[in-house]
Amino acid sequence: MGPRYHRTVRSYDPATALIVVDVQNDFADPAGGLSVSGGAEVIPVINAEIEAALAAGAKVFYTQDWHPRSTPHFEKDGGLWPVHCVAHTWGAELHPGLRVAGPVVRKGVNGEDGYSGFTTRDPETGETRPTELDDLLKAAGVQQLVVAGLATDYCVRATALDGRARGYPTTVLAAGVRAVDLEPGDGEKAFAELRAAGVEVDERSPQRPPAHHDSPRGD
Ligand code: VGL
Ligand code: ZN
Repeated sequence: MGPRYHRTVRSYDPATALIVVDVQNDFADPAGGLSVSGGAEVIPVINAEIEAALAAGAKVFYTQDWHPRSTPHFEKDGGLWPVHCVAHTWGAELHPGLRVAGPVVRKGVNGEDGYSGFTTRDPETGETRPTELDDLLKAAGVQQLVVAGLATDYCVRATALDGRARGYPTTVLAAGVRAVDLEPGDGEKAFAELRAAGVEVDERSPQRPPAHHDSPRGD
């Protein structure tokens, strides 16, 4: 059976921001350093959302995990993760298939755990610091958030929870996210936590891709 698309346009408007989380080679490409199973599948889904968002006057923002070569975020330096998204490497680049149509907010730049697009956290002291994302949203008059990207159980979860905690009505697009699933079921657990925090998890089918689409590859 082919995909089924819902007919109505999602409720984008000029006060809505679509936040595209960490659609980077290391997560989305099967050859990436922290490749997320099915990660590349979110790209056409998210590109169609970007199209729908822009058509309705909504704004699109991107986050980008951006680590130094050595950081307590990495397993080799005492942390949890294989090396990924090292600044200025192929793995840290946004996936070439992703349409980029808005500002990119980098996180983790100084060696912090940058799970949330809104805040970074020093893995040693626990100290948190805001990124520029909330200021950008406020300056753009954003009042509600739609979140998609990688990965469900880390950066999508943290970004959506943080957005909700800052008072934005927030929706996560289930078709536009994939989980790392360090433990099987982590992605589902994240959906449950998001719902419990008042985030809507939208499980509708993806947007119909635009008839004449203009992907960066020109296909
Ligand atoms: C992420 C693990 C480590 C993410 C980032 O983007 O979800 N996950 N760094
Ligand atoms: Zn990371």
